[in-house]
Amino acid sequence: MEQAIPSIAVKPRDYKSDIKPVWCPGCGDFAVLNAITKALAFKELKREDVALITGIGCSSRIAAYTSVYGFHGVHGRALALAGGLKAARPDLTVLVAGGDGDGLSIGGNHFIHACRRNMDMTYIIMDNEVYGMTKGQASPTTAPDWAKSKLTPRGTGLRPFQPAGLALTAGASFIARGFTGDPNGLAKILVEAIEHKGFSFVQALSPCPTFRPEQMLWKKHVSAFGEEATDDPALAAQRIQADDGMSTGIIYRSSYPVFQPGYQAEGSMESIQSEFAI
Ligand SMILES: Cc1ncc(C[n+]2csc(CCOP(=O)(O)OP(=O)(O)O)c2C)c(N)n1
Ligand code: SF4
Repeated sequence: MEQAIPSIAVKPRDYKSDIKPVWCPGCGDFAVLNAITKALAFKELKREDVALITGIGCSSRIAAYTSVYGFHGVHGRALALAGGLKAARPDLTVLVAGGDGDGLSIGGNHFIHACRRNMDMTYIIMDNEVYGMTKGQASPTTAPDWAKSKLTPRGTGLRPFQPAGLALTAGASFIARGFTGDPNGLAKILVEAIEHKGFSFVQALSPCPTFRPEQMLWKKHVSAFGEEATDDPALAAQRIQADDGMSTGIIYRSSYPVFQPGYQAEGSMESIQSEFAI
């Protein structure tokens, strides 16, 4: 008699590593970790078929806390690393994550070009509007009058980036915003982002209770966009501009050609290296 194949129960915890996060109590990044593992479990992805690439920052530590392939890279260069990986291994589900400093300051140029290039990967910016790891300096998403950092005692006086608007202008084909106070909602967004063919950008509002304790009030301000995602960039731009930056949901979803280099390098690693020898 034929044996029934036992069903493999995939649980979010299967995607967590044994390493205990060193994040501060209450840090929103815990919820991003939970949302990612929930999304991977929902998709029943094999761990060896997924890679999570990060930059540097508190948030970028997340790669170590998962059991999928990971690379804790260089500050601001996660998307460059991920692009190389996806070019060589199109079969992998590639996730990229990091902070607003990592992705919008030092990594800002990589961000806009990754949006434009539209490789099939999901990029999560864990946005706490501050550099957490280096003790609370202003980032490109910090409000101009936030004056708690000794480096900017009168605030930056600079208008912050609007990550969703930046992604739209740069050509991202999927743009969403989630909130760590709603990890299930964030996980649902991540499932759709992973399923999307092309570059999917998810801004995860992720409070830093240590340097931005006032962000613990975000839960009172966050609400759903209340509109279906649009494929009209003009309408998406209008919605992003009209919003206070605290509405969550999928804002924009469109279908652009996905960039995937079709060639394979020929020859051994040694022969390729010899071509570059000086
Ligand atoms: C090339 C380089 N420049 C600067 C730093 C110092 N540095 C480490 S993390 C960081 C910013 C972290 O902020 P963010 O990306 O927003 O992440 P968070 O810690 O808030 O999660 C900076 C400036 C570095 N590690 N490497
Ligand atoms: S400093 Fe802020 S971002 Fe970093 S772990 Fe602590 S709460 Fe999280």
